Amino acid sequence: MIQAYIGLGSNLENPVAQIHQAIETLQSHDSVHAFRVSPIYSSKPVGSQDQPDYINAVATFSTELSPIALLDLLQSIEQAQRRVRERHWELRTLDLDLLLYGAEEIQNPRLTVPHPHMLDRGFVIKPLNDLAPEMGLANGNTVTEQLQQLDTSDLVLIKEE
Ligand code: ROI
Repeated sequence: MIQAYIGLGSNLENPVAQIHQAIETLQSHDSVHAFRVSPIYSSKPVGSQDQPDYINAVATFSTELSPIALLDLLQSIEQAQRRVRERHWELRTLDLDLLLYGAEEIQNPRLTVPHPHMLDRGFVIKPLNDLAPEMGLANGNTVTEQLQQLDTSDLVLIKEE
């Protein structure tokens, strides 16, 4: 079994409901065990500002799924919630990112783990800190140390799960 961490994000079509639906689907999957989820935050868009604010959270669970099988599961959930794919950097009904898969480093055309942008993103590191503050990251920092390097003043707690 591997401990996986997933970033959840949405900024379209009732984002809080999108995140809740994704949590329900993940949590009830046969290969997802000991599921935990962070509080839900709103955050200002990183990238183009010309889009709605995001709702973000991080979930963790143990799983026997391979990285690609897990990616397939995440993409099937995105599809079921009809993610809008026309524009790369904006407008997501639901974005599920595989952040961490144990301590594994994975590089293939479909998947890069650890997620290449996770260390720079307050909307990932803040909820990750709620779940695993002491965990060591690829750059040697704990999650809490990494959080101290980031500006998270745009994050607003929406809901404790
Ligand atoms: N910005 C925020 N705040 N949250 C996201 O989940 C998010 N996802 C993205 C980009 C467009 C990078 N910006 C984001 O894909």
